[in-house]
Amino acid sequence: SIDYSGPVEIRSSLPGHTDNTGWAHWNWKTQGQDNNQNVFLCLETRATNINLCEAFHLGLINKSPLRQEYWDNHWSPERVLEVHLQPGETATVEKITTVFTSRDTADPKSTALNLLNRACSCGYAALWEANRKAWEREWEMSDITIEGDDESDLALRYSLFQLLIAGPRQDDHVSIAAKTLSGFGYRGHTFWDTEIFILPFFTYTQPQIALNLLKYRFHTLAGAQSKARDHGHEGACFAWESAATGVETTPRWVPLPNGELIRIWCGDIELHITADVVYAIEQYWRITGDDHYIVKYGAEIILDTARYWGSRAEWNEEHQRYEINDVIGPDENHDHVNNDIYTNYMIRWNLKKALEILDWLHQFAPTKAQELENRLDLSAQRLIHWEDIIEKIYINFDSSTHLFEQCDGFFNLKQVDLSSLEPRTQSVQALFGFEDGQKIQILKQPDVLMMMYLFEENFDQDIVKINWEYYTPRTDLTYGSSLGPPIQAIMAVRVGEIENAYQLFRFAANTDLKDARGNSSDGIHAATNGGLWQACIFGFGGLKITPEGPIAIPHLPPKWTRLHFNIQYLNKRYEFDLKSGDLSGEEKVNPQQSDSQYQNNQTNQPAFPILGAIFDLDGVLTDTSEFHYLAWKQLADEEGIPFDREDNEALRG
Ligand code: IFM
Repeated sequence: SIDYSGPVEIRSSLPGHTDNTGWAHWNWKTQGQDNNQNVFLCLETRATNINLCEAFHLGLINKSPLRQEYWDNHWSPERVLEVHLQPGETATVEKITTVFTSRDTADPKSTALNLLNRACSCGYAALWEANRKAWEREWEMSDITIEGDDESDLALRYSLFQLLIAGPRQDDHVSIAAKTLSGFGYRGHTFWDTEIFILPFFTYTQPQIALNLLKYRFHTLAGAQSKARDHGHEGACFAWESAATGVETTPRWVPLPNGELIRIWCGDIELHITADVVYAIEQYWRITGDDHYIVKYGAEIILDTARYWGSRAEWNEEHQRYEINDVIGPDENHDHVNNDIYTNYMIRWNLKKALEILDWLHQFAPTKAQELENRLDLSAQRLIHWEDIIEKIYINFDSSTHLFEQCDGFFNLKQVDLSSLEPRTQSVQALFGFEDGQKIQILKQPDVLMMMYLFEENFDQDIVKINWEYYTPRTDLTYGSSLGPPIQAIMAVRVGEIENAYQLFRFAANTDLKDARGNSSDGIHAATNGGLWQACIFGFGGLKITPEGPIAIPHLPPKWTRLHFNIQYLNKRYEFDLKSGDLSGEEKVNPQQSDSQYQNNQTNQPAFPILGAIFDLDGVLTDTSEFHYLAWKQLADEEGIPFDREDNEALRG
């Protein structure tokens, strides 16, 4: 109180009737008060019957309430405190809340109330401190520092923060949605954004989160198999938009602002997502050496997706080649195209990986190889068919011009000078309309350059440059896909256009911070956030994994005086500190490597190759206390018992 003397009433509740843009998702189950102190509300999702319990405690610090009441408002249980204040006096109120669902624990109500009691006995200050320390660990593993350009530094750390708060740490049955949980755009659905744009950040800095995301794809394999079956094919074909079960959730029809309904074909024919998932799995394996994941989960996905491609590829007798017709590539301005270059290239690679993984399993996990061969019917005939597709799938490259044609007939479409449409505030697709947008050579995002980005080692520099020069002026980078600019920035670095790369990076960095596309109210653009990390590390930082380990060949924008980041590779931490004064163009920079194994509190992945395990040496050869803690923690989490490092310390010995 500044100058007030008298009673002050504080009310706080759990409002359970919140809707999502008009949709009510909850059924009320029960509510009440525990021990005359803690208030709880239990709800259940209407469609999926997931139980949720929230519980809270409202307390005064250093003062006793004159009055305390519980108001049992239906759907919104509330607690009221009254305190008397004199001028100059302060009353401090603490509200501590716990939330559990039936996905976390068998009994959300008792877990929420038990944990609440424990949290209250710690008090807000201790909880705050624990939270601060947890964040310190997160940043230690994942932070990037840019010096000389505060705006970029801020934008990048904002992006990483968005990814860090979206990464599933305790649950491997969920993924990250295109808008994370920040808005209603795309209804919480997961796209290739996760595997190609977001996952590298986690794979290289917090592989345990990447592992959870990749296990999500394994747990949704049944959905992918049913999609393949529904389309008359074998194997597994991942949903373009995926949710809890992995069945296709892309809406078929979407209303435009004028009420006109537009048929969305992505769920039917945007197929590259299936190979994108495999790309992420292979990258995760290469960077972490996590053989356990590959044997138990990843191999099956790689093989089952190959079965899908094997049955999806069409033999063209006239041209003596395999084709993939009627698809949508990353460039969604053109649908129902034949032989999209990105899709065909990814399919060929997916099939090659399937053959390689099968060989590897035969060598290192023969029982698993046998089991998968039987279960997935991997006959010799099938493998020969895959080899045939690898050899004869159509990749449209013109050896005289050195251009890849994005899809059949692309070069015959009408040319439009993008600059003649400026200034504009809409996408080219919106300007031309869905139908006419198909007839012109303007891309929403570039398929050819995306392919070249992902397979850098497969393309000579002069070919990259020729394709860059062809496709860049034909790409709607400002209002096309928000996934485009960060990757375009990386490609600009690769062709030596550093200032251009920097401008693209800045444009991407403003996507949400300055609402550059005018659609941030739908939710943030998580793929852009992940793309910005990649632009720093693989673009300006020039990170490469060589047979000798990670190195950097940096090309920092002139403004940047320093770029500092960490990565993990084969369970070791590498620190890169790139300073502009030290660099001379193509100079190779070796990282500092920590002597000890990186103490990632969440990661316990073996480095490849691991042929045996040393168990429980209790400090004779190695300090195992962290692993003991992780094991107890996992057990406690599974049982819904609160357990943290403090408890662990108390139990030592
Ligand atoms: O996955 C993207 C797609 O590439 C372009 N449209 C938006 C999707 C979700 O971000």
